[in-house]
Amino acid sequence: PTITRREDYAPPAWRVPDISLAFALDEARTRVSAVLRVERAGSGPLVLDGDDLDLKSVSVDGRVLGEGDYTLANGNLTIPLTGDTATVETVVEIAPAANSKLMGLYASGGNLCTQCEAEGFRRVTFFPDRPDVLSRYSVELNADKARYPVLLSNGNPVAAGDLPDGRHFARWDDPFPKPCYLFAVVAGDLRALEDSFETMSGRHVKLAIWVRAADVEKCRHAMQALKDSMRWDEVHYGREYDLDVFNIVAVDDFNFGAMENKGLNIFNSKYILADAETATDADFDAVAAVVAHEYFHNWTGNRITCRDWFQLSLKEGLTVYRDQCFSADMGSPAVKRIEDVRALRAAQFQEDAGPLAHPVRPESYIEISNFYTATVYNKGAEVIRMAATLLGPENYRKGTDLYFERHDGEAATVEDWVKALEDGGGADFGQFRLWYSQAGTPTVTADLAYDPAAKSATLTLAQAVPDTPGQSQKAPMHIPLKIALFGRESGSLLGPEQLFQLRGASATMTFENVGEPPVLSINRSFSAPVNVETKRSAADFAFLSAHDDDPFARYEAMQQLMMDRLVDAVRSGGTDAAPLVEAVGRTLRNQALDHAFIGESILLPTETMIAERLVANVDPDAVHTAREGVRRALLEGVGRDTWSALYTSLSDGAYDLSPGGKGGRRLKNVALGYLFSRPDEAAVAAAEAQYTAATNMTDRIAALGLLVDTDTAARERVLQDFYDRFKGDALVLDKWFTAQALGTSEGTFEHVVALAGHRDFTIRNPNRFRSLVGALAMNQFVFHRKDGAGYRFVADSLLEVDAINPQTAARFIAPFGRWRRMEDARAGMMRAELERIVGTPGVSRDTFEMASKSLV
Ligand code: HT7
Ligand code: ZN
Repeated sequence: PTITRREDYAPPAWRVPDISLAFALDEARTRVSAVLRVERAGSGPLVLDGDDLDLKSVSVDGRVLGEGDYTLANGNLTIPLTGDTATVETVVEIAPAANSKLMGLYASGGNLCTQCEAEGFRRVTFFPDRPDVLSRYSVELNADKARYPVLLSNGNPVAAGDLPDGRHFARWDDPFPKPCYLFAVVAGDLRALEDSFETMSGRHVKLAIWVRAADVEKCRHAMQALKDSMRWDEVHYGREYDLDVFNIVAVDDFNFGAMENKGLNIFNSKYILADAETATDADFDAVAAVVAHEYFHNWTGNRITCRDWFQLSLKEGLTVYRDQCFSADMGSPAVKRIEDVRALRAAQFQEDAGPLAHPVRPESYIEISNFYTATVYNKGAEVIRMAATLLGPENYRKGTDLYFERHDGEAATVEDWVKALEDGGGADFGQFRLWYSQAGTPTVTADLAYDPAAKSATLTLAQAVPDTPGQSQKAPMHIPLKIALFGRESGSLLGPEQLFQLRGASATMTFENVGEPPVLSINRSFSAPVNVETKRSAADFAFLSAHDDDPFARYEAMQQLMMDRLVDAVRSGGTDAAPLVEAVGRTLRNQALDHAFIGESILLPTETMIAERLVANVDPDAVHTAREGVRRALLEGVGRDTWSALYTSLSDGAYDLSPGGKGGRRLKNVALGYLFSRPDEAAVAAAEAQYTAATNMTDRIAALGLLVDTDTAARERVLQDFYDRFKGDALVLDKWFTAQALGTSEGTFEHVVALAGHRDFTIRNPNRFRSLVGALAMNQFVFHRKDGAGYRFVADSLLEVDAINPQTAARFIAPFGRWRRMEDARAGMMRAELERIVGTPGVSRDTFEMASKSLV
């Protein structure tokens, strides 16, 4: 397969300032006429990308071309134009109903919609499908009026009306030049939840979220999030919305979360629909975060787009950072930071430590869809967070203002962004740029020495950036570390927090007037995406978990305490959990902490995180046994009565979505989880009662998830009840499949295999496929069954999907990429599955790239 390299970037030879598109929409066969006004910008013929297009005609300046006047090769259309400008018209036919890749124009739930990022527009019409070709779009849609009463595209609506034969039309003009990946069309039988927004300059924008008629009421949370994000972007970045309308459409079949098409966002319905009965607190938060994310792209991605796909983090890292800050402002900043770091460690740190590691700005790819990764998104966001920390809020804002001023209407690069931050914010980011080019999670070692006679403490810091595929011998990074010392005796801060900029391979930092033995608090608020190694003892972590005033650092101390205990338990089988029990008990008793924070900090690291920490020769059975042992030690050490009392005390809170309401449910369900580490009859009865009486999905699914892993009659009752209640709601049924695939009890695997034959299971819907097979692949204990059946099942399933939807299939390779960390027998079986996948005739480029890289 062809490799695309960053260093080979060349500007386009032809620009396309304007394009008019006419769609005669039909599920089986849609006719697309495109008129492109092209202008020469370099040398060579006009090359238009195409994929799976049935070409009907081509003309240039009104003259119809014969077959000898152009070439069609590998799907692309090449026209040898001699002048500097031309009007090129193509007519093609495409088949939306047969489009199972969900890229280009496809059918979902009887409606038609598009997905063009990254390279799907070439499946709609012939065009230079690259993000640095910006065009003004004018679009005419016509379709059967009864079947597709709603016709939407980007920009503002300019005309609509009836046509003969029961058809109708709508015309849309988008005044803002955009790359073709932001193009969108929707045709369907949809209803809208409507609202409006007055922008900071007093313009009125019509807002609409389009869904099935029955789902309109489930859009209220998304609508509120949209209005909140519009205001937030005005206040925090000075960015105002720019069209007369903002439309969102929710569809059931979607490869990703959502898409920021200009003025017409298209969403996976999972990130729009929410009400108490069907969505958990986490779902509500995800809806708001994704709505905000897509809205924020209007400036970071759409008004300023990417020059090429290597610059993807320019829009994605920045937009994730913006949505993280938005969610923090709308809820609990401390809990949000903990959640974001947990997600970063679970996905990105693993990626950075494995065969698929790549820089935030990658150097090459086979299939760009494989680079919508945790590194580009989440590490990219951390890099911007570090830049903001180094600049401070005022200078960061000056930097972003300058970025918008300089590059509005352009296709920009990561370098443009960093330069604007430097010039606007007044900083030198020379070394900082390495965060974009060097892959791998740096390790920072920190050693604190105390001299009681001199009343001084010396902190010795060192950094190392690990080798990653294609990169070794890396230069030291510019790492902002927030640091504070606490007095071991007084329990208080010894001086204010400091921001230390570690730039060299090593450095020392001296603290004066340290009148008592200090305890080190480092990387507070997770100021840098690094692994920190210190010689701090269990007593130090227990101390910080009780005294640190930085919520993240406090959480982190408890997690370290837990992780050290868990690693010991795996290695030596010991379960002396006394310091941990003491720390958890103290945290539970601390009235000053909010429930959500307590719930987060007393959760044990997952089995996958423990395996990651073990680095090599991992035996997932031993990890599972060790974690279960520590869970039970916490149940018994803290006391079943204490957990029960906590559970009961939180059980009659009224349902609301306030941070307090969500926190109460979180802690209550964590407490129930501990009771289920050795479920007695009372715990099972409490969970069934909670399931039955639940007024909301958070409580219902939490109880179901625990009961699923028991061998009780209650298990069968709640599973059946859940199915009967929600079988008509696809998103909720996904939860039913997932809950069963996440079990660890005997028979879970066989049960999942049986569910793959359930009448409601289908590999054609990405959400449903992920809900069962994705959940199993995330279930470390079952995926890594000793006999290799978990590997075989996931590999077989992904190959089946690969034949119809390569993008969705390729995302299932990553769990196999951890083979080098596993004990020999499992490593061999995982490797063998990867080899089988790579050797499968007709395997997609997407899956081939991921699997072949995972073998290295
Ligand atoms: N920018 C969007 C990316 C996206 C995508 C990428 C590949 C294949 C399908 C896709 N659907 C959406 C999502 C976002 O980051 O906002
Ligand atoms: Zn995005």
